[in-house]
Amino acid sequence: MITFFNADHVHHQGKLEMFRGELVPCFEVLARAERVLDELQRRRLGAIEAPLPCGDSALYRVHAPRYVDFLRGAWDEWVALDPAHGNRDALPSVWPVRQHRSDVLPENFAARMGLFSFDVGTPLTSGTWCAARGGAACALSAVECIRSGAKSAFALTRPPGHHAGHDFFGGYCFLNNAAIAAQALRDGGAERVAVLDVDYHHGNGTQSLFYERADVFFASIHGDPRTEYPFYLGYADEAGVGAGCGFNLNIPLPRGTELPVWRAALADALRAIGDFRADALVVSLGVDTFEADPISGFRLRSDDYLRVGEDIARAGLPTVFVLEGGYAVEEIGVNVVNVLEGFEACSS
Ligand code: SP5
Ligand code: ZN
Repeated sequence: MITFFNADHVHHQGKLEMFRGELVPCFEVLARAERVLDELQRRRLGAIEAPLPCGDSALYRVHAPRYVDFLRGAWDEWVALDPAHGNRDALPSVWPVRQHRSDVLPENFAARMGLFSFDVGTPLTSGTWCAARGGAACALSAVECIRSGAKSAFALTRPPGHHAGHDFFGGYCFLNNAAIAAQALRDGGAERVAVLDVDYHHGNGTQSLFYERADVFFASIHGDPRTEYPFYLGYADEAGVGAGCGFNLNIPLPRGTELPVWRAALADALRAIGDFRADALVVSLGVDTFEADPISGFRLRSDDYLRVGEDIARAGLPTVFVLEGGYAVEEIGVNVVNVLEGFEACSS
């Protein structure tokens, strides 16, 4: 399996995120991508390549122009407010809620940060735009790879993407790489595309992007939003709306879930994707389902990820894997590569 590696990920190094009233070191760290890269090389999974550069048009297919333009210029605006900001990340502090206007673009920078975000755990840094765009480029190169006949490809990138929506960042995500890949597959001629999200957290951004559409099926297995981030989306009764009705599947599971129950949920999701008769599959591959993940609550073990990859391969679809979460840094490489190796073992 070819990996497209986002070397620009190093430019996104958030310092602090808000947790229980104090700023704590970010969980989404640079070493995550390095550990995955090390393990890919150690196990010789396949070629590791740089992506083709990414123009803006594929981003605008998924994200609002005013949001993309904001991300592109946000750091310079932040530093222009006060030169002391140069070594301090930008975090939002105010948000429009129900009955507030979101049609008007405020001049004030903090007001626009809040308009375009939904949490205070996602620092915007000097290199965030560069890193995020590099990640989208990896997702697009992976798409090109399977379009030209490969069975699978892996986009190895950070920051992750699945919490980012049409015009908002959050959950450590800025550009929705999985959605950008799914849309690029559609634009490249695939009639039906499925997105399977196995990250511990519900992929609220991806769901909302495709919620009214019948051409992209979204299935997600995740911690129950009654207790787990991102809280406000991911319930089992969210089935899609309008033309999209029946094309969204959420399988929330309780904290403490282990492989047998998780794998039964995966079988349900894969059965639905089979019934949808997808032409291609995008997997939002988060491994924060791991038992030792510091911010999550499932109990999958490292060997379990081989089974996950095998099960996904049995869907028999051209598959783009996109890295999402996974914060147990020492084990993230083994866990991710186990999924990919399990897939390869079963897809030949
Ligand atoms: C892509 C992805 O996995 N994003 C996850 C974003 C989660 N952000 C909220 C983190 C809440 C941290 N809770 C810490 C619990 C420590 N015991
Ligand atoms: Zn996650």
